[in-house]
Amino acid sequence: MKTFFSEKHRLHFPQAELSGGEFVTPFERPSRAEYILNRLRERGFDAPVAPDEADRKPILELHDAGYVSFLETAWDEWKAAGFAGEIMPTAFPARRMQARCPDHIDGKVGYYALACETAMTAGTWEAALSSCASAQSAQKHVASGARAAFALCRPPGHHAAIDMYGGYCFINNAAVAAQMFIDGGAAHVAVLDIDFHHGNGTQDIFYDRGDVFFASLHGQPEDAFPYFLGYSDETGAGGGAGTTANYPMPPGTRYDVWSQALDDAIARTAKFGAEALVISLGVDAFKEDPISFFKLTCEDFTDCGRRIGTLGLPTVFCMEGGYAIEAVGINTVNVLEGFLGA
Ligand code: OKP
Ligand code: ZN
Repeated sequence: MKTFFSEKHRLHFPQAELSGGEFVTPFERPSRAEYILNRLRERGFDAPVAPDEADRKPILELHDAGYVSFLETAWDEWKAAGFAGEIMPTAFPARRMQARCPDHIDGKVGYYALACETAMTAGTWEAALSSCASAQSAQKHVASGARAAFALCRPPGHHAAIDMYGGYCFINNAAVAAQMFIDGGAAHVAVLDIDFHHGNGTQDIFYDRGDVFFASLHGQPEDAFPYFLGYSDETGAGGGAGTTANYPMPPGTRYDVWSQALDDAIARTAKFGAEALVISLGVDAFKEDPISFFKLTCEDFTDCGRRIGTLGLPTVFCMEGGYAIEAVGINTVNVLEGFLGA
């Protein structure tokens, strides 16, 4: 399996994340990619390939144009406003307030953010674009006949909604890959999100579309970020009625229960008639993840990959979360190896 990866991910490395009322070094940090690359090498995978330049067209098919231009210019506007630090929102359009985009950058940031743990810096936009480029090149590789490809995306993407960033995400890489399969002629595509956190962004993007099935296995919103989406009764709307499937699960969930949800999502993907599959590949369901509460083991990730492989679909893996830094490479590559062994 080929890996697509851009060194430009390093341009995104904020100094701080707001966590539990403290500023900490962000959990989503550049070294995550090193651990994954090292493990790929150790296990004999081909050396990663740099992606082609990002194509903005499929990005703009899914994301709001004002949002994309906000991401692109936010840093310059922030500096021009005289702010010395990294970009963080402090005010949001909360209940019964106006959902109009302000002119001042401090207000714009709150308008386009869904959470405030994720800082933006000078290189964030370029890094996010390069991350999406990896997903795009992986999709092109699979669309040209490869069984599967791995996009080592950083920053991740599944929390990025039509017009909102947050949860470490800016451009929804997995959604863009899925859209590219549709643009290439596929009638039905599935996005299966196994990251610990609900893929609210992907759900938002495809919620009313009948051509993309979205399934997410995640920590239940009562207890886990992003808190405000991901209940099991969210099943799609309009032309997309019945094409969203949420599997929220409680703290302490182990693989016996988690894998039942996976099997159900896999069965529904087959029944949907998906011609291609995109996996939002987060490995933060791992028992030692510092910000999550599921109990999957390293071996469980191998079995998870094997089960995904039984679908026999052309598959693009897009990296999402996983913060137990010593194990992030092992768990990620275990999914890929399980898939290839299936
Ligand atoms: C991104 B992805 C830490 C809380 C962190 C944000 C989590 C973003 C996860 N105190 N909240 O889905 O792995
Ligand atoms: Zn996650």
